[in-house]
Amino acid sequence: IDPTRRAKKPLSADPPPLAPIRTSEDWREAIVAKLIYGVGKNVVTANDRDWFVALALALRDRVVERWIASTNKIYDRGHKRVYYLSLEFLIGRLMFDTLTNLGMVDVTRSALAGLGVDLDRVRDAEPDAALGNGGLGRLAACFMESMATLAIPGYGYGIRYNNGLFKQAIDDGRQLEFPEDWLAVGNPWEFERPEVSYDIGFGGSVEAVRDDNGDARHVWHPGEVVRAVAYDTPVVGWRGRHVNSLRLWSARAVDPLQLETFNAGDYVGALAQDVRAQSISRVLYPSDATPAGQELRLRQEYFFAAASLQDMLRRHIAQFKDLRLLPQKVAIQLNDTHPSIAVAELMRLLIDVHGIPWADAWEITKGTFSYTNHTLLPEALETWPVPLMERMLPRQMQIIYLINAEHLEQVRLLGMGSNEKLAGLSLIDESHGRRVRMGTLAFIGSHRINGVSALHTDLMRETVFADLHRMFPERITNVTNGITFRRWLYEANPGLTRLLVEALGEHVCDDPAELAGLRDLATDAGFRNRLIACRRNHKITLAKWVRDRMRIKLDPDAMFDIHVKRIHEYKRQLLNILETIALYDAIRARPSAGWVPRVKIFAGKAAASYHQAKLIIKLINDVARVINSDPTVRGLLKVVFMPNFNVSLAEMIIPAADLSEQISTAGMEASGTGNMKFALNGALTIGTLDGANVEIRDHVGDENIFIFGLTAAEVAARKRDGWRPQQSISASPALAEVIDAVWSGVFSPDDSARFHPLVHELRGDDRFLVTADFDSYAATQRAVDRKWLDQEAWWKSSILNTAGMAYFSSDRAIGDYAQNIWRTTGLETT
Ligand code: GPQ
Repeated sequence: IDPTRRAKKPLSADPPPLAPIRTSEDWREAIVAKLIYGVGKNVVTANDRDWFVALALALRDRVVERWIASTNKIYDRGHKRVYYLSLEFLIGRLMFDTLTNLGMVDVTRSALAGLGVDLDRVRDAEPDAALGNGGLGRLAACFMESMATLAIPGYGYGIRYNNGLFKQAIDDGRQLEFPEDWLAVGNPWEFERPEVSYDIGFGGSVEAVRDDNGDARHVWHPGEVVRAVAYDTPVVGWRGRHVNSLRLWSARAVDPLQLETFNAGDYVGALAQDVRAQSISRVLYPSDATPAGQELRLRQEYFFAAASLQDMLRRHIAQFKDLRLLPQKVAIQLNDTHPSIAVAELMRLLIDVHGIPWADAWEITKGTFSYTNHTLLPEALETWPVPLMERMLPRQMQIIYLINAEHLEQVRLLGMGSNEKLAGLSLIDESHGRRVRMGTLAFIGSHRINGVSALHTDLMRETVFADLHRMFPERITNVTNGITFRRWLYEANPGLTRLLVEALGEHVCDDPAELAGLRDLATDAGFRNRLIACRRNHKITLAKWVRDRMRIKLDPDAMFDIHVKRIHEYKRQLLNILETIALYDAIRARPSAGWVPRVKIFAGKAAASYHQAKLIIKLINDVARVINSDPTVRGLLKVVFMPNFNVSLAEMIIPAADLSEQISTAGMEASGTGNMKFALNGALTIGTLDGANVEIRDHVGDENIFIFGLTAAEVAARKRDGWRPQQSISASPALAEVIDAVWSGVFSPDDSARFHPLVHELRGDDRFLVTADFDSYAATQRAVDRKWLDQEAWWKSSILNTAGMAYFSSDRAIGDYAQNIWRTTGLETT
């Protein structure tokens, strides 16, 4: 035995433990080490962005340990995995999510302060990951965080767009769009996985062959192949107990450089394939609730669905060997119809690649998938032209025909086979050219279909999915949306969080049910005064932002009345600005009638091709210019349109709100989630009985919310009985006057016809019943004023709003999905 030879220690699969962080000095050293060795700068030359990258890298180290542990645990326990397929993840910044969930905000603040670096400036140096348009994408991001918090093995799958949602600038009151470039400074949170890549086919032909047993098999020979490469971002749950993965796919050519072409001197042609391939993950479609209707969009949908399925089947087979166990070990949630081609693709993989018989494959597919519907707007339910599908996805289209044949056979067996019903239930819509109905595909390929609020789910059963619901009465279920309190309360409003912890104990951060304890403090003067001070601080911060960027001065003691969300006719920013004009007229008529000073704040993006929405933005800005420069209303009314609304801006705006505008036409907003964020932060809501507003009212109490307008049933009845906006207009002198003013160019003296398209709509169809709800809305705004004048009553309602919001935590929503749809639980954590 050679005594000089040391015994070899077996290498552990676990990462070596990092130096423990006991003090802010330890942490400062770790950050500085990253600055030097990860960023290549020193403390003298580093700018805020360098510090952001250094801090993110240091934090990522702390996350990776837990990430690997979580991943191993999922594997060791043989636990069911949940895959959330979404074309959008509207993440925003990750720095404070990570710091908050690891409990490292304070230690980081002091570590950086010791270096003369301000954590809040470092926070602002992080670009928003804006890989989504609005509520649907933000919901996906909240759900990722809640799955990690509940230790549910959840994997988000989507696309790593190089350019996220466009940047909005306002020039002369009009929206301009500029490309967004969140990766320009690098993304320190993600890990590129070049070894995790899959080939994705498009086009080509299908060959029917006989296998060794003489059975027919289909082989797809794609005409084009694109490579999907994975990028992983760890998602840390509350208190860092569990870490999940968000896997985003990036597209590239299989052979990025055609060397022969290059050598022949055609340098552009040599790269053409790569450019075409990369275009798939180039940009997020800026459509919100309207179909993009582009070939590229369908390529995006198939690309990420196919890559994700290959990835999850590989993982499943490696661990469990048997694809028949799929429904037991895998749940796939389709976030809207965007990934629903996955239903046909999974069938293809099971049958053509893995040789599973059709009937079994169909049971496996239905047992694995479920689908969330986010809108009833008919124009937003995706359909794809049959010729496009046949060309781009020939085998998948054959499978869709086969699914349809079986489905229609079942329709007949159920005695629902009238010709009209058959046409409506078919996967192929024959009425506008032949198109594949992706909502129907998602529905029949899933074991559960959910709406996102109680009202929305009821309306799904009664309207768009009425016939499918009759066929499958157990399938539709409700999961009311939720929001993560970590981001929307603890991170956005640390002052309020501190007050809640002082009043209710630290445990309130772990169990939002404890918020109900606030009810005992609803009339406590001391608590109220501290809340008022906290709100005022946020209003001052917001006012500074507006002063610095827009040169408009806001009075933090005025009521901040806030309407922020995508600009859409059904969300009725137009109703708000028309009422603002009426208020302006009324103040001018009687300037000293004791008006409540108000600041009307709007923000939101319009889809680039949505002209009517863009005109609404222009109207708001034109009205703002007139009102803000009129000395008679000075100190009483201001109107602001804040440009480039995004997640980070929302985090600043929402805690500064006194009044939250949730005024969509009843029956049209599937849920809304902004409504929940405002109410959680103590804003009172003025809203219609639409989406989750209905449930918010139930939880906060009738006296603590301002409800107005037609109900969904009344809206439907009006439309049925022949809706005449002219009657509403003539019945309301105030409305008639406002509409005349807009028509005649009072707010657009340089172009008096500018807003005629808006007025035409109001006087013509008024599809969103703006005129029907105007008087009710205006009267309710005056009720809001009266309540504001009784500050004790106002703040009592505010406290009761926060107190009643536990239900709207995305932890509750994810718990509902886990129990009723995915049939799984979280892992135990210690
Ligand atoms: N939603 Cl279909 C979107 O943000 N984008 C879309 O394309 C569709 C729906 C929203 C919906 O309008 C809101 O009412 C919901 O709260 C949100 O999805 C999440 O469910």
